[in-house]
Formats: sequence, C-alpha cells, structure tokens
Amino acid sequence: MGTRERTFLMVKPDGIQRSLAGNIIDRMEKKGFKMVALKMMHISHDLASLHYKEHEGKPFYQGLLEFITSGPVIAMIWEGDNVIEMTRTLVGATDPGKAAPGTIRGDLAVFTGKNIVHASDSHESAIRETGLFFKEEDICSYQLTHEGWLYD
Ligand code: IDP
Ligand code: MG
Repeated sequence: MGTRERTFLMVKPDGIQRSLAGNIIDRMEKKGFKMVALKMMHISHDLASLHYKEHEGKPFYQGLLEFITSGPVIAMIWEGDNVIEMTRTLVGATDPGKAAPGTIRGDLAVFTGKNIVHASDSHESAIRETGLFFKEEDICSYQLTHEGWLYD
C-alpha cells in the first residue's frame, strides 16, 4: 500500500444545477476512492474568499466569488492512495476545452468559469481546504469491504 491521503473535492453550483453530482460521485467511487465526509451547503462570501485566497486580485476573482456563492455546493473529502493527484487527473484541466475526454471536465463542461468541480491541487491545499470546510469529527473512519481488492 502507498501513502493513504485525503483530498477535498467539491461539486460547484453549476454541477448541482446541472444534476451532475451523482455522476461525479459515481466516478470517484468506481475508481476505488472512499468518501469520508460530505455536506451540501451555501458557501459564505468569507469562506469563498478564504478558499480562493490564491486568486485574489486576478481578473476573474470577483466573478469567481459570485459564482461559487450563487447556489449550493456539495463539499466532500475522499480518501485513498495518491488520491490528491489522481483526483486532479480524473477532474481534468481547468479549461474544459483542453481537458481530456474521459475526465470530468472533458466530458461534462465547456467553459473555464463553469467547470463544475474543484479538487485540491497539492498536499498543502488538501489539508487547508479540508480544514476550511470540515471539522475533524465530521470525517468518518471506516473500512470498505473491497479494500483488499484495490491495494496489495
Ligand atoms: P483549478 O480549479 O483547475 O485548480 P485554478 O487555476 O485554481 O483552477 O482556478 C480556480 C477556478 O477559478 C477555476 O476552476 C475556474 O472556475 C476559475 N478560473 C480560473 N481561471 C479562470 C479564467 O481565466 N476565467 C474565469 N474563471 C477562471
Ligand atoms: Mg486550483
């Protein structure tokens, strides 16, 4: 077994409105990752600006905050070996026009400003973002019966 990690994954307001949450969760489950936390919520302006702090001052920043607070999202934590990098691979490039077919954005989105999901881009971001959205006691610790069929 490699390094067991956690990542933060969120279905953005456009993904919810387009009824794609189930499709996105299904892809993560089928890949073999384990969901350990999930909640539907409206993101406050304060949380949005903390979450997207790295983009402060960029031309799309204000629009991004308006978009991410415009409707409910589904915030999740997923666990698995190398889940941070592998989830980014499953999500695909930021611009859905450049995202490979087979990826979430490549298959389901057409525009950078409406790219339906967020996923942590590094260990540091994963820890920061899971901490912004969840308390440690919100995270479920359990075994999946098929774990032995996913890892050596
Ligand atoms: P990521 O979501 O693939 O990590 P980032 O560069 O971290 O991409 O950007 C965060 C989010 O900001 C993107 O998912 C997208 O929704 C939005 N965004 C990034 N660049 C642009 C842009 O050039 N125009 C509009 N929105 C953008
Ligand atoms: Mg990012």
